[in-house]
Amino acid sequence: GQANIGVIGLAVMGSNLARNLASREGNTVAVYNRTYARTQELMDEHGDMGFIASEDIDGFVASLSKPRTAIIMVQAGKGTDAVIGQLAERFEEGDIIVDGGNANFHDTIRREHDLRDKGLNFVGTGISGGEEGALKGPSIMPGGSDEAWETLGPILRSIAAVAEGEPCVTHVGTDGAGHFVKMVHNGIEYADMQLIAESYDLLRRVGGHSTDDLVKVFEQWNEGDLESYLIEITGEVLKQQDPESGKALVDVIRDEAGSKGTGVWTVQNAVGLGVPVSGIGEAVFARAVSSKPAQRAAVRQAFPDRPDVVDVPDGFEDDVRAALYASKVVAYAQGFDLIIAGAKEYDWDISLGDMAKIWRGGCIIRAQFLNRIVEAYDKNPELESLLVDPYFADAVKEGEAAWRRIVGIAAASGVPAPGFSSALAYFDSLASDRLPASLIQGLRDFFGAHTYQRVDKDGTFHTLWSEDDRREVEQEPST
Ligand code: NBP
Repeated sequence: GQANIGVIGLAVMGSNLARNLASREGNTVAVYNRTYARTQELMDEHGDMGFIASEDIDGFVASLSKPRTAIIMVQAGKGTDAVIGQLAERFEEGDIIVDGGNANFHDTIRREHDLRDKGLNFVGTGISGGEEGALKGPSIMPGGSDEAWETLGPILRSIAAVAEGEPCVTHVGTDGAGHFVKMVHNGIEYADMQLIAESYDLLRRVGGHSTDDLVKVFEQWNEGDLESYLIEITGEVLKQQDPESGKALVDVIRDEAGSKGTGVWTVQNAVGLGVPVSGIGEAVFARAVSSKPAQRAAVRQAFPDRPDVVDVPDGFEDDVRAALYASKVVAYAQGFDLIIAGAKEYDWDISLGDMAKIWRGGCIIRAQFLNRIVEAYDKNPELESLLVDPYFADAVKEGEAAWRRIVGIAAASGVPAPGFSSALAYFDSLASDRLPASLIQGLRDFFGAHTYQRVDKDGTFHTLWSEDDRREVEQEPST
């Protein structure tokens, strides 16, 4: 074989990744797709890139030099399992199977384990950046063994996005670590988008801004500490006119948000690990609420009298920006907490600073902000929370009053801001001296004898709450 790398699955992601690989010095790329027409299409359009195309899987495997290294870019789930099976039958000890699709990390752990038993390397790899990223340079989050990383590292470094002079790829950790981190990335992406959407809604419905005004506001924000891909494309989306209706396109798009489910995975796993990712959770729930038109119509009908929008104070746009920034710090703090908990549960050695580094380019959440996170973990890898890093703590303190004003204005005006308000509640929970969890413990002890601990001495305590309780206990010795 002569190809140092192969790509299986030549739909949009796979063919773009194959082109990216082939454009880099030193790579010869083997390509294969179940339906040959797709391979033919790639060869017709880009055959001059030196691809070695095969009509069948045996030809594909034969075209790879050793250790054979193949990246699978097919539909997640059954399609991926089918292709892994075909390769596993033909690959030999030391060969490397990379899954670049959006796999559930639990599947990745299972697959890695099964293939390791056969002496094969399996590398579940998160790839973010969509079609354009795959072609021009994505952010890449590979898991798998150190041995596989030795071969794969230089190849992935050659195609990754570059940020601040560094390629946006690192060996995240073993087995499913890469897909886990990709999942958290997608969850953060949900939270980021929800906070942007709430900002837009408040500026529009409470601030009274026209869509044209808003384009300018987001363009301005993109020049400050919120500078990011998502803020940038918010301006682009708001700018778009609909030729049919002559209105801004955003005003003719149905307000029902879809999802492909990775946000749900993030929340499910966070709940299991006991990590409060309320920012991501609110974002997932907000999409779910939006997608219930019948329920929305029924409640709208039952409550026709909505509160009047309150008069906004001077500097309202700046207040919204501050609320967005502070809520974003909370969402990222929670996301990084989830990575810490996942690493502990699944025994991965993950560098949080490196995760922020590889998200700075190529991916959907790329942002100036991530440089601050890199610095925070550089200074102190053991941070209890991103919120207590001096830079972020100062930023939150500076925006705190505005954040509270915005949550208050949203509530008084009847404009939902679940992301902003739950982020503030999370912050206030962590920052409070005492929480009403003491009462919860009392209730639990009352009805279920679940016991509690005291502030003034060690030990576990149970109170005999009622006359009946006491009578029961007194009678116990005689029964
Ligand atoms: P799709 O997810 O639409 O999958 C289509 C590809 O899967 C085709 O090549 C198809 O072959 C192949 N395939 C299927 Br379906 N079942 C197969 C089977 N049983 N055996 C062999 N091949 C099979 O492609 P995509 O949109 O390019 O995405 C590829 C992966 O990348 C997915 O896991 C997706 O979740 C992920 N993705 C990531 C991003 C991102 O931003 N990171 C964006 C989009 C997608 P055929 O031509 O013979 O039908």
